[in-house]
Amino acid sequence: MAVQQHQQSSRRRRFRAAALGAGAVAVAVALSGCTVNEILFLDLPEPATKEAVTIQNLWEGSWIAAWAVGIVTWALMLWAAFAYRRKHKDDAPEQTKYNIPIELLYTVVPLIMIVGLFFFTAKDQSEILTVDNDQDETVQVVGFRWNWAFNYMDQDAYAIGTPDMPAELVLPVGEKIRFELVSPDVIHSFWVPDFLFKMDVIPGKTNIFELTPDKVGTYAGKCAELCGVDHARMLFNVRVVEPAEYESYIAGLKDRGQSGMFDTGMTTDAGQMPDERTT
Ligand SMILES: [Cu+2]
Repeated sequence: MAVQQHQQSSRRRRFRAAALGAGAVAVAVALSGCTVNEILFLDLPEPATKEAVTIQNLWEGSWIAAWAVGIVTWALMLWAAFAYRRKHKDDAPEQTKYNIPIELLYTVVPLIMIVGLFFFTAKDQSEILTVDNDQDETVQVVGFRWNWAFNYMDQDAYAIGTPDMPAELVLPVGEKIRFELVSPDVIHSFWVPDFLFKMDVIPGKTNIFELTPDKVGTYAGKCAELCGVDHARMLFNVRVVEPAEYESYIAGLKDRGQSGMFDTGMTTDAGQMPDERTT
């Protein structure tokens, strides 16, 4: 009778501890103000290019696989901890030795998972980074301390940001854009979160990729490489517009005298604060 009561009360205690733990997790999640997708890391921005969907699928697929593995692993850990716990005060818990089939299993299964992740990553990466040379427009992106300039190579016009006015890249919707990234000074990184894409801008090297923005809208861009003291100022906007609006934007640049190309051959201080200018 006494033993039975003891068992019941310890079971009740364990149940209470588990309920408290689950409650604490639920409260922490609710207080964080996160959505379910944020908690599960499935909260990428809505893809704004044709190619970004591939990246979104790879990201979400990888996380779904990771969560599945995590749930199975956590469940097995908890099960082992409870099933093989010490049952009586004076006994050691059951001692087990190696188990060849299980050890083979947990060597082979992770290997299969790693090969799978590698396969899908390499496949999507080569698909996205393949340059087909069938672009509609070419934009040379110049990342420099501490701003951005955009040379519209097929339009003979350029735009450049200033300390007061972030640089703006205007692109026609639905047209394939070839981006050529160059830097006259240090390594920067061209990142538009809504394109789900980022690439380093390296001095002495031209990095190229092609994307097709397929949603009209304004998207924030930034330098994703800590490039120096005013790295945080390297913000820009990407405005994806209808082709007619793009044409009139280019005409506007030319009207303001921004014909030709922004010179990339040397370091420029056009994007710096007046007191930092050397010329
Ligand atoms: Cu930078």
